[in-house]
Amino acid sequence: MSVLGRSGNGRGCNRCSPGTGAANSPQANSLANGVESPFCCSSWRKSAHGERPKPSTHTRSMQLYYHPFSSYSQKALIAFDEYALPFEPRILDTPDGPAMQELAALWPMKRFPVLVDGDHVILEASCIVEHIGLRMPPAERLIPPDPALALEVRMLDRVFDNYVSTPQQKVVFDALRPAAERDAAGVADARRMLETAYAWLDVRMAGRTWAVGERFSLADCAAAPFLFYAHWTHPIPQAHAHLLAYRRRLLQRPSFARAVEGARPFRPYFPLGVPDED
Ligand SMILES: N[C@@H](CCC(=O)N[C@@H](CS)C(=O)NCC(=O)O)C(=O)O
Repeated sequence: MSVLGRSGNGRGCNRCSPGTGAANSPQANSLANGVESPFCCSSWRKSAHGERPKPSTHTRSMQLYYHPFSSYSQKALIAFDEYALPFEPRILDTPDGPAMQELAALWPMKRFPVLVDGDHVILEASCIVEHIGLRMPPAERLIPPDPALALEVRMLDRVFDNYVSTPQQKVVFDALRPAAERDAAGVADARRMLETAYAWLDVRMAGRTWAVGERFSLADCAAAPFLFYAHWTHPIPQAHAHLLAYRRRLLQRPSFARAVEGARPFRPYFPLGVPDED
């Protein structure tokens, strides 16, 4: 869920565009060097002299660039809350404010959340969840130690990102555009994708408490905000009782309940209206 709106210059595609802003930023090399990172999707920041980054001490403070009303930010916030890990908030409260300028220097896509952990800049909410989990004992992580279960968690995380959040954002971004620039066919496709995802997830959630296995995981961190806003965007049919019950369970999870409360003041930004039930 975008809360700052779009620039109206056509930006907003999820595809990376190397050679634009990234090439001029001090982080350009770090993005190129990300392949050396032991962390999924993380990008290292090398010093001007090119030294290797120091190993994580697991005690230094982390800065999180986010907005409380943003669904991808909430995905990361849930994980911080589940782990009871502190961070310094860098709230992206205005489109041109200092936090947004720092974000643009860190990540020219200006998508959030972004985490700074010492020498590491971690992009992508899923990778932030995975990165901060490294501070926790393996058995307590939101990605389980069992490799097969871990793969299933990552798979469901992708399902929620690609087939719930992506079409949900398409509908919302379209509603934020001037009427003459709207994409009716694209929105109809997005709504159909949400319906297909709802039907699949309803079958998936029959007899389950959480998305994968017996424990709350990264997949549930994704499901919580995405199903929350998806239901506001394109209501989940009452016939999908398992999915609706899962969404209610997610809302009762204290980590997500706190994220929802923190975002409540921003509800007037939601362009499609907010149902009374939440
Ligand atoms: N793939 C990114 C997506 C992040 C994303 O789309 N965040 C939204 C906020 S929920 C955003 O940055 N919107 C600003 C924009 O589109 O300009 C992730 O997983 O973190």
